[in-house]
Amino acid sequence: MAKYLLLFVLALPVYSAVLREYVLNLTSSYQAPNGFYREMFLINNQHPGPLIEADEGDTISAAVFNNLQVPITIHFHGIRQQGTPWMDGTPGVSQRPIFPGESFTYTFTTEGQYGSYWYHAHMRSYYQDGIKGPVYIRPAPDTLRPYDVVTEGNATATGILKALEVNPTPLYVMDWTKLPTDAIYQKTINYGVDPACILGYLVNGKGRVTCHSNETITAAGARRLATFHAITGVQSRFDSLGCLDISALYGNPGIDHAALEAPGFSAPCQVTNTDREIFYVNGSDWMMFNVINMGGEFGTYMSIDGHDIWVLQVDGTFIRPLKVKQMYAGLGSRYIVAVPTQKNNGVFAIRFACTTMAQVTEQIAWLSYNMPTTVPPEDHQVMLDVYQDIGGNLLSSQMPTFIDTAAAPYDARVKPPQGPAQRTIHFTLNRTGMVEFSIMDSGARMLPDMQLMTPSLWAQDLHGTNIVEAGIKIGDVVDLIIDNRYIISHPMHLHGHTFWVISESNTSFGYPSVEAAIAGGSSTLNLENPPYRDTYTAPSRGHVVFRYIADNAGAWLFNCNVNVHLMGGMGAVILEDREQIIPRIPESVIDF
Ligand SMILES: *[C@@H]1O[C@H](CO)[C@@H](O)[C@H](O)[C@H]1NC(C)=O
Ligand SMILES: *[C@@H]1O[C@H](CO)[C@@H](O)[C@H](O)[C@H]1NC(C)=O
Ligand SMILES: *[C@@H]1O[C@H](CO)[C@@H](O)[C@H](O)[C@H]1NC(C)=O
Ligand SMILES: *[C@@H]1O[C@H](CO)[C@@H](O)[C@H](O)[C@H]1NC(C)=O
Ligand SMILES: *[C@@H]1O[C@H](CO)[C@@H](O)[C@H](O)[C@H]1NC(C)=O
Ligand SMILES: *[C@@H]1O[C@H](CO)[C@@H](O)[C@H](O)[C@H]1NC(C)=O
Ligand SMILES: [Cu+2]
Repeated sequence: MAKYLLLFVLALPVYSAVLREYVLNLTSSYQAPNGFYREMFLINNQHPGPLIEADEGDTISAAVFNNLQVPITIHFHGIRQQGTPWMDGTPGVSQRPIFPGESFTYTFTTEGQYGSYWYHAHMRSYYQDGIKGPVYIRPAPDTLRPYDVVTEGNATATGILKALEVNPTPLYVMDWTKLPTDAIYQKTINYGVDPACILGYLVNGKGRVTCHSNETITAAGARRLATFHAITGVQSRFDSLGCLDISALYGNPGIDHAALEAPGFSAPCQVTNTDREIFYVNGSDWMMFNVINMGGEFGTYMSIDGHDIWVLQVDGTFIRPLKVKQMYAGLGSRYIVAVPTQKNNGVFAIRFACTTMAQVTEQIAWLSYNMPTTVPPEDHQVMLDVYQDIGGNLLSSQMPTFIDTAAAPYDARVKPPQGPAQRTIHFTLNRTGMVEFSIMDSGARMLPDMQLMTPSLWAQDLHGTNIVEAGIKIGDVVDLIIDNRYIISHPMHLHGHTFWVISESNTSFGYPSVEAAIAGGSSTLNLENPPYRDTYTAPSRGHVVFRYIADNAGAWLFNCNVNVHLMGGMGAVILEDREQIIPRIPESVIDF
């Protein structure tokens, strides 16, 4: 506060960067967040882990104590690790794993970044067992904020939003599985099919299993069944948890879903009555939510009965605000949203529905007005304006929705370099084996044991077939042309950078470079106001082009955020002026 006053009085930039120290103690436990016990992992005895917060420019230091039985690393998703590529927490790329009983301290600056991020394990798929938590960086005073657009210049309301920005209400949604991920992975390999079947979403670590009739599921999933039939020629079915039998997609129609222990195939859906998250409005005219999809399987459609949602910020960048009834929250992405909370009474459902073909599943959290905490929210539920069904289908085609493509940065200066790039790298996303997902044009993928090998940041012997040596030098403009040849969409995450999504469609890009596309008059290019992201979904059988400025020497993972796809190989390592960084890597990182 004093800092802001000083700034106001003296009009001087008097940032005083602070060192913020955290301890993350990883342990395992048996818990039943949605009513079914399983082994899971905790950070400081909680799930999701504690909030790591800072003011823009502060340095964060997080000491990780691995008291699990498995090796781990922690990746700070979206944090660029400017000048500290060895702190990126990618095993086999930026460090060796932290083995059981060891500890490792991640130290990095937040200079030049604000907004919502998250941290998670990057070893195998252990983040899906609970090793994940939020990072929030309060924007510097001079950041351009879009609040006036939302409030139409009402200074009081703008002041409310500005005050809420200091500590937005956490809303962390994630898919949750019945089995620990090592067990799922084992079955996936054995049976050659990704079960893609969750036991429901959790919101802030809470949720319950709700069962629906076969008719309700089939009606909400009609579009999925039709798509599946169009792709495979097979008339599929849903199980009692809304999981679609997708074995035909994997060319493996005899698959025994019961043996896979896909939750609704092996046993009929069983309702639980564990707590769901309740948000209390407490009389404020506005609420601000920090929505993070911390899952490893599905994107989610979110809506709040009877309420508009203003999307303000995506992946740490303020956007031109959009007022919607339903928003898409992709895996790994973050959304700061404002919700006008000007009702008087009652409890409204906040709905989360799966976006992919694989499952019809919905979780609910509550938005509660003037209700004592002792009253069960469902007793006072207001059902007047429901915008989506359990399949995420809009209940009226008139409803405005938020889709990623529409997220133009609010600050017009956040604009990509125009013209040709110095480096163009092409990727082909494909499924090349039963549960093998490739990323390189050659069909090569990341091999499972790479995570245990000498990190590519400093390894002398770079023999991995997923390593991109494109001669990128600092200052280059780099284009990643990503053609997705398979019907599954992939939320792709580039480490160490934020990129512009300068082209996207549901067909292939069709040009060898952006320069050729400009010359050819491509209709999918947007160099004017494209989304600025660190994670973005490559659509089914379509393409995306990411453009970024090489300003961060290192070895950077570029991977799909779907756990089974990453474990199946969908990860490349892009070298960026690596020779320059090698002499600067601290001995304490190479040998800890
Ligand atoms: C981590 O938690 C375990 C179990 O509660 C405890 O024994 C240990 O001392 C903690 N370690 C640190 C570094 O806090
Ligand atoms: C401005 O916003 C405040 C806070 O939400 C509200 O109480 C007030 O009625 C608004 N004023 C107008 C003119 O809409
Ligand atoms: C739902 O109905 C379909 C069509 O009758 C059937 O094939 C499927 O097995 C049913 N699912 C469950 C869980 O009963
Ligand atoms: C409302 O009040 C409760 C109880 O004090 C608190 O836990 C909660 O965070 C408040 N909600 C908001 C949105 O501030
Ligand atoms: C994708 O993988 C399949 C299966 O290995 C292969 O037949 C096909 O040629 C691949 N497609 C491309 C574009 O590489
Ligand atoms: C591809 O996108 C176009 C334009 O947005 C749309 O009309 C078409 O239906 C889409 N095709 C598929 C297969 O989704
Ligand atoms: Cu994927």
